[in-house]
Amino acid sequence: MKDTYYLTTPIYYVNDVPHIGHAYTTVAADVLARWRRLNGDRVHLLTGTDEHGQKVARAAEERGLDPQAHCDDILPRWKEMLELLGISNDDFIRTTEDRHTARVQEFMQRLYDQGDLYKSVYSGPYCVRCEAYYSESELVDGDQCPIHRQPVERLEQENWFFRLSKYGPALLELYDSRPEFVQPDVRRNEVRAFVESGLEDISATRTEFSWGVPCPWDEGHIFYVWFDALLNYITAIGYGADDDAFARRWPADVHLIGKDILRFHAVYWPAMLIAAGVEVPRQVYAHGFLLVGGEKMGKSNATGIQPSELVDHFGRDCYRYYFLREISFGQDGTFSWESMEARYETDLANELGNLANRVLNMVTRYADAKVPDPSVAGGEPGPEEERLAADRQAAVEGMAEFDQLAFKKGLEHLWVLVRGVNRYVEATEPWQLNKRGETARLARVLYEGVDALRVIAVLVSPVMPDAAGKLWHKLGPDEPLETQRLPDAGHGGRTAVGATVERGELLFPKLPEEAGT
Ligand code: ME8
Repeated sequence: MKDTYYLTTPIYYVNDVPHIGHAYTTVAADVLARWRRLNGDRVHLLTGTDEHGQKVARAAEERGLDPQAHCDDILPRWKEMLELLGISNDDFIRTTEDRHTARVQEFMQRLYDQGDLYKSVYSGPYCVRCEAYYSESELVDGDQCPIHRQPVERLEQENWFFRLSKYGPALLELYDSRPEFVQPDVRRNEVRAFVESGLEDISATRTEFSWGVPCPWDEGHIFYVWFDALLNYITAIGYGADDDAFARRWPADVHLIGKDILRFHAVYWPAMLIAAGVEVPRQVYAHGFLLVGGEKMGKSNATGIQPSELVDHFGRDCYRYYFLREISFGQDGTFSWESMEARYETDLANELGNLANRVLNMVTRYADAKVPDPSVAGGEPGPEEERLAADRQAAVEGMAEFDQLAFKKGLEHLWVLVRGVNRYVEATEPWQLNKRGETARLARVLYEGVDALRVIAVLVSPVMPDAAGKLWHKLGPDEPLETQRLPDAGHGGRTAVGATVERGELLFPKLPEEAGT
């Protein structure tokens, strides 16, 4: 039975290399996966590549390559992105793998056998960039795709239709009985209104090109790329191949997606699953767009920034932190070099990095780099310590906003603690205690400082695993950071007396001088 928190990113089209929009979803999914692990869950994080369809076929053609050769050639660029950003995915699926294509054929055959597919003629608009059919009324200015504002193509083809309309009532029942199924609420309302306005059946196969999974009962047809792609979420975890592995993970706890692909995930996907008698996922969460200069950043409008351009300058931790701290997940947000620089300098270098440096410096100088014993007479906690404990408690509780994917809010709570520890150091003035020889009180203050840094390292680890690991190491605990679990690791007083700390290098050194891109 299900014993695993299963979450997914979209599988990305390999028509081009990744940009920071793709990395945004991927990082959020990784942070959530690490957060769940920190809370003791067994986790399975899936990502991968969507390799079939007309968009990829055309990209290959432009390069004069066979589609498979094109995909194989570009794949390393996507895997490098995962490496670059420290993504802890448990699997990576390519839709050209046999484990996927064979199951897609079986799934679709089942829909066919039970009468959910019928042959008819599709005549209407299609956007190759979205790989989506649109109705005339959805077009902008008569012939433009509402997402890309580029002219659509007109298709006239006989193909196999999926009886989507039949599942309208079941979908409405799903949205109403399980409001958490589509999140945020604004997206659920949008999807509900779309379904309520009446669903039309959709084409499930295509015929005018051959780069796709072949339809087993009708030669010359390949499956429409979205039917193929969506199924990755179940084929990758053993649907139809390993019942035990499948049962331990499905239903997915959350599919993380951008709002551009909401309809596929919140309408087509549950309808396909309901038709096949498979449970629907627990949640589809659609985040907003990253904008650059006010426009949706994309591969095709020359605003695409590659993650490495930012990671090279700011480092991986800042990259991961910045996007989640700066933008409310679920809403659109603007990337700018200047705001990223400001986050690095203020939140990371000044508030967190300097704090760690300062506390560890004092332990090194005043206590011979050993965590002092606070339990001696005269070292009893007072009002300053109570306040610090309250900040710590609030941070641990506030980070639970991550459960709702409210990463920005969670990080704001955590930074109240970071600032709280800074304030604690200012208020208790350990340098004066040292000067006055108040050793018992000094021991208490230094202990509390180190202990608070320990909690910060734990809490920040899903977002900035490298910096958290370095900070943890500096604090000298015996146990590895990876074994820490909430809520226990968030409690105060768990730092071992006598541990050797190490000041070492700054967690967030001064940024290199060169100007941005
Ligand atoms: O749609 N801001 O793949 P895709 C935020 N293969 N996120 C963005 C973004 C931006 N400017 N641009 C892209 C596909 N994304 C399909 C998915 S899933 C079964 C198949 C992110 O390569 C966002 O998550 O076009 C969006 O949904 C995804 O990249 C689209 O990636």
